[in-house]
Order: sequence, then structure tokens, then C-alpha cells
Amino acid sequence: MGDPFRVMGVLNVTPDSFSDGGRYLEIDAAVAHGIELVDAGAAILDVGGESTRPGAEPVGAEEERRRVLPVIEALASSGRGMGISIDTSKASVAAAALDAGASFVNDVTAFRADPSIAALVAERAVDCCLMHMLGEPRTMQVDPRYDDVVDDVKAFLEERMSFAVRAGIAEDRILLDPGIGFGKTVEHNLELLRRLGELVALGRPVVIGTSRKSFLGTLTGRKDPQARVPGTIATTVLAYERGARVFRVHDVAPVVDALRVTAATVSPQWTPTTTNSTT
Ligand code: PMM
Repeated sequence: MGDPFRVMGVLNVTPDSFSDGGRYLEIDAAVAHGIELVDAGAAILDVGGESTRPGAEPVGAEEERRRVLPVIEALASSGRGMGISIDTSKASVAAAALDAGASFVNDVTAFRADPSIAALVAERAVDCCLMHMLGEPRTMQVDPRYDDVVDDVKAFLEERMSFAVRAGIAEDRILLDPGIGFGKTVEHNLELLRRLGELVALGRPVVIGTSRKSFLGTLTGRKDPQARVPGTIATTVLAYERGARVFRVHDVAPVVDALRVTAATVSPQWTPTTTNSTT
């Protein structure tokens, strides 16, 4: 029996991710890293060519396609059978990525930046993730405010889900994501994790992306994002226990181990993946 969760490995193909060396070395490095993430247990690779970090400037569609397409093509023809997600807000990038072998559209604007992505997802009958974000990456962390963050995010996701369904997307193709760190203070992020059950109650699989994010740095004092793996694991385990089932992370191997132990503890249907343990 497979795992009762899916880990999405983050594969950012932005100039700062796989730089040094020439363009072909960059592509090779990105593909090799993607394969490593699959070997570590990622069921899906989330390939993105535009940074959505706080303060990030937008990138043109042509440049975004130039970054992601060769990587998606190589991964799709690797024979490893992983799902490939395209992390984009542009329909032209999503369409080219689906042609190149992607089968999942992860849009951090939930079809607001380019509503025609919805028709594309409907027509190609692929899965999509609708994420909540307050504002846009350039300015989203400037004093974000909500009446009640969980109620507001829930209402937003319900509205975006009905937009997607009206555009012809089957409801069972939709995943929902509260958008941890996207226009949220530390307290907003914690409240969303604390009351995650209210979003799980919408009835669609919930995606959580806490990986290495800055609120974990604030809580632990870890300035180096790579030192935030324990914080990532803590939030991932807690979110699984509260009903989230898809986890977008950079550090796939330790998160998969943590989730397997968590799933075995909370899900009675667990069966061992290895047989050599006596403890
Ligand atoms: N976070 C980032 C990018 N894409 N997509 C989804 N669905 N959920 C997220 O939380 C999310 C995302 C930003 O993270 P990175 O810059 O570390 O990749």
C-alpha cells in the first residue's frame, strides 16, 4: 500500500537556484536534483521558474518558459514516473509545461492573475492547486490584516473553487492551500495551522507549504533557511495530524520519514514498508 500522503519536492529553476556554470549545466543540475528528490520519496516535483518570495519581481512568460521547459521535458522522459507540477500564474507557461509533460498546475494566485488558466486546466483535465495569497509577492508582507485569518482564507478558497468549477474543472481535480507565508504574519500562519481542520472541512485535499519559511526562522532564531528543517518537520507532522495530505517541501527525505511515522501512528490501516524491524 502506498503512503497516505504525497510529498511535492520543490524544484525552483530560478537564476539563484542552480547558478554557476553555463545554461546546460544549470538544466542538468536542476534535473539531477529533481531525480534526487524523487529517490528521496517525492511523488510530485513542483517546477517553478518565477520566484514568489516576499519582495520578488515578476518574470516575463518567455523567460519563465525558457527556464522550466527543458527541465520538465528531461524529467518527463526520465522514466521515473513522478508527477510534474508547474508552479506558474501564466496560462501560456502552464500550457507549454503541460505539453512538455507536466500534469498538475500549481497557481499561487488561484487563477486571479490569469483567469484563462482555469479553462486550460479544465480542457486538459489535469489536477490543480488553488492557493490563498493576500496581495502580490512584491508587497504581500507589508502589514497584512484580516478580520479572522481562517474565516477569510476559507471564504477565499470556497469562492476560487466555485470559479474553477464554473470554468469546467471537475471538483475532484482541485486541491486547496492556505498559502503559508503569503501575506501573513507569524501569528496568522500559526492560527491557520492551529485551525487547519476548518479548511480540511471544505472536502478537498489540503496542500501545506511551510518548508524553510521565514516564520520558522522567527520562531527558532534560525536565519539560515537550510537550518529550518526541524521547524518544517514539526509543522508538517502537525498539519498531517490535522488532515492535510500534500506537503510542498525542499527537504524531502527527512519529511517523508517524519510523515511515515506520523501516518503509522494516526492511521490504523498502516502496513510496514520494510520487514526487518522488531521494535
Ligand atoms: N510556496 C512557495 C511557492 N509556491 N505553492 C504552493 N501551493 N504552496 C506554497 O506554500 C508555495 C507555493 C514559496 O516557497 P519557495 O520560494 O521556498 O519555493
